[in-house]
Amino acid sequence: MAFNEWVCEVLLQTEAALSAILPSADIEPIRLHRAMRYAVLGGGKRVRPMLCHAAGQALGAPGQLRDTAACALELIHVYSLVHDDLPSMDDDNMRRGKPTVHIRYEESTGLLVGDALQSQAFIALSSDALDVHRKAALMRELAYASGSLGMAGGQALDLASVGVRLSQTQLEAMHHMKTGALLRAAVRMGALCGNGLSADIEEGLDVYARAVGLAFQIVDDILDVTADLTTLGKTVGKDAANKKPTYVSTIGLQASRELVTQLRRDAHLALAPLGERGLRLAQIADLVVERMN
Ligand code: GRG
Repeated sequence: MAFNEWVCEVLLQTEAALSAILPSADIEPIRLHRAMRYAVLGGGKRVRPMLCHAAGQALGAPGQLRDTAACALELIHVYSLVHDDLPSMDDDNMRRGKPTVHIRYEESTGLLVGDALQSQAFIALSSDALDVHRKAALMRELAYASGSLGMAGGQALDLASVGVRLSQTQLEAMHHMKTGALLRAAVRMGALCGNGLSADIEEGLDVYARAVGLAFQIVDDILDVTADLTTLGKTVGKDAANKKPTYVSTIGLQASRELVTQLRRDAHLALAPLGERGLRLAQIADLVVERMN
C-alpha cells in the first residue's frame, strides 16, 4: 500500500474509533459532550495515532489494540491543546481551522473538556478487550508521558520561559517534555501492543522517537514564522508575540532547518534494527520534516 493510502486509512479508522469512544452528544451533560466531540473530531494531523499504528504494525500488534492506544493518545493530545488555548495559558482563538473550545463554548467548558478527555483516555485503555498486564503497561506509559515529568511539566517550563533567554540545551530539554514525551509514548505504546520487543528494537525506537519529537517541535517553530493561518489552522507568529524562546529565535531559521534535516537522518538510522518493518515509521519522519518546506 502506498504511504498516502496508509495515512488515509489511519485517519478514517482513528476518526471512527474516536467517535465510538466519545460519549454521544445526546447524553447529559449535553453541552459538555458536544464540546468534547467538537474538540476531538474532524481535524488534526493525527500524528500520534500514526506513530502508534506504525510502531504497532512493525511489531505485529492487532488492529483493535492499536486503535485503542491510538485513541487514548489523541484524547490526551486534544486535552492538552484545549487547555493550552485557554486565556490563562496561550490564549488562542483558532485551533484546527476553527474557533477554540473556550471561544465556541466558554472558558469553564474548555476546562472541563480537557479534564474529561483526559479521563476518557484512561477509560479507553481500561477496556475489557485488553489483558490486565498490557492495560497496566499502556496506562503507565501514557500517565508518565502526560504528567509532571512529561507534557504537563514541559508546559510548566514553557510558561516559565516567557521573556527568558534559554540555551539550546534548556530549550531541547523543555521540548522533550512538552511535545516529545507524548510522541515517544505513541511509538512505545504502539510497540507495547505488539510482541517481541527486543532490547535493540526498543533502543532504536527510543532514539527514533526522540529525533522525530524534536524535529516535530522545530518544524512547529519554523512554521510559526513562515506559514499562514489558512495553512496552519491556528494563529501564526504567536511565539514571538508571546516572547517565547524557540529554535528560530535561539539558533536562527537556517540552522533550525539544518537541524531538522539532521534529525531526519538520525531517525532513519535508528530504525535499522527493524529492517523493512520500519518503513512506515521512516515515512512518518519524512512527513514531519517535509511540512517545513
Ligand atoms: C496544557 C498540559 C498542557 C500541555 C500543553 C501540546 C501542548 C502542551 C501545547 C500545544 C502548544 C504547541 C503549539 C506545542 C508545539 C507543538 C505541538 C504539540 C503542536 C500541536 O500538535 P499537532 O501539530 O496538532 O500535532 P494537531 O492539531 O495536528 O493534532
